[in-house]
Amino acid sequence: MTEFKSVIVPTRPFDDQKPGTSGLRKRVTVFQQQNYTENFVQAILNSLGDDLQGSVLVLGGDGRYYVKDAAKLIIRICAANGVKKLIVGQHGIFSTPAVSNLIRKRNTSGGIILTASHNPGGPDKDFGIKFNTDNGGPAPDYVTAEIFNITVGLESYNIVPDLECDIDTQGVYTYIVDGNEFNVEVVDSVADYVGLMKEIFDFDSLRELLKGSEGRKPFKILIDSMNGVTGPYVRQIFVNELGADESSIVNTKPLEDFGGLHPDPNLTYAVQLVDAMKEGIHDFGAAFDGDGDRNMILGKKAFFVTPSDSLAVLGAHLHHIPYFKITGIKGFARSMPTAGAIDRVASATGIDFYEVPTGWKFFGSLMDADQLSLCGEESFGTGSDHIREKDGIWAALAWLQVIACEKKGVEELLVSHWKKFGRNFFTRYDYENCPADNCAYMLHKLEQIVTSPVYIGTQIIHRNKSYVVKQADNFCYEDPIDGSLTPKQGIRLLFEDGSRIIVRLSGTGSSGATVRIYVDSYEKDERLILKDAQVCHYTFMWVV
Ligand code: G16
Repeated sequence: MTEFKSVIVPTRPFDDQKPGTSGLRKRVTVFQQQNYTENFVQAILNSLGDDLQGSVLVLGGDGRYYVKDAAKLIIRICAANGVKKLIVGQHGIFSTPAVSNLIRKRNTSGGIILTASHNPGGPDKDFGIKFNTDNGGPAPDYVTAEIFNITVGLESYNIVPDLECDIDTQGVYTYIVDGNEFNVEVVDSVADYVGLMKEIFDFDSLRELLKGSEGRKPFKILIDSMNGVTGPYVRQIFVNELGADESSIVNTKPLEDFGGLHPDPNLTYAVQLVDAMKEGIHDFGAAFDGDGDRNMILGKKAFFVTPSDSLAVLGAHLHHIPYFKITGIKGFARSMPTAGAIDRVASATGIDFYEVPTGWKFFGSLMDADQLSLCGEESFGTGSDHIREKDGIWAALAWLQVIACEKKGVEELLVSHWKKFGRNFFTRYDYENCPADNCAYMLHKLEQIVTSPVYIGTQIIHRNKSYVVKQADNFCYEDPIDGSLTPKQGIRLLFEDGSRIIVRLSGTGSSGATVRIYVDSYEKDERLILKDAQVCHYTFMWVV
């Protein structure tokens, strides 16, 4: 066996390696600067402290441009830092939910995910590196703060420059580095995740739904992977396991530039799916983002399910999913800007409810404490405590399971839900690439205005409806498990009828600042709940 020696390479710190909502995201060209990727990876490893020596980590990414180069580099850096074993997805590929699953299944110290999620890919587009901890979830704030602190003082990194690993071929590769054994296990990226889905859902009933049975037509689905990482997972689950025909899945080859698509599953970017669904041939459509954690659900004729409604409908029918028959339903949660539809399901069912800041990492501690089963975000994220990431394919299967049990289509499920609980009309406005300093100042001024005591009780009349400001603040989250405080998570205007306006800065952009304004107007009048969202939605941003 060839023996390798690690070397210490002097470097200079970079001052812009502060992880955002979910990891460090920058242009590929930024990561390609000399020592930039190396520094950040060394900082992640250093943050593990005493746990680093002899550790096992998972490594993989969404297949975008630079994933393979970065994966090979990270293998060399891990080899030089005392990591005992890396579990790597074949071709460097893993969906984000699959990494979360493997970290938990193999009890590893964590994992490194190479993704910029739904941001476009290619040589002049985005790349990202994210660290997930041993619970399988994105590193919490105190860990990312520690990583950032290390980056600003980093003077060297360790590497085994000539270590080569064939990550295209499955197998276990063993090396001797500085006299110690170092292993790389290249695994099938899909198998473990598919196994998990088969444990959670009743695949027989899903198969029957898709195939049709006596007196029941086949239920036609259309699944769009947007040339992101989910393609191989989707083929295995929907075609090979559930018997859907090949035409039911599209854009399933993971491409380095996502074939020029912007792999963000929403009405704007998943337009190919929307147009195909409009033809009315398919009963159900779903799209997933680059790394497979986001989802969009559509019904027949492209009937759009908002992520907030998706969460609420799944919450109301969660008992149909075999997994929850075993675990019970421990609690519901949503991120703060997400519309309040799930809140009403929680209060009607008496199930505990939590509101957390934007970022999946905030759900993790509740799940680890066995207090949370289902959660979601307006940014097209839905998931459960089966892993510690949101999970696009899980969400699509959950919908199909509910449909199979309720024997109702997507639109029918939504309409009966709104009739029972009322409807949250929700819209998000994004203002991208704004100057960061001006945005920070704008939010500061806004906070001053809305938190002035005279603001409470302000009444706004719009289209014969009155909105009275009940509360206004800059959201501060107190984690119910560890008591930690996360302040300044967005300006909230809460109205007496449950409607809300939220303003916050995005934490996932790769340059400049993005301002997000969320409007959530609640309607319980049965005559209005079926109106077109665009007609009925009251844009009352002039309030501030
Ligand atoms: C990431 C986080 C999500 C969060 C989203 C918000 O999503 O994982 O939990 O909701 O960012 O982004 P922003 O801060 O831009 O509003 P992803 O899919 O990009 O990893």
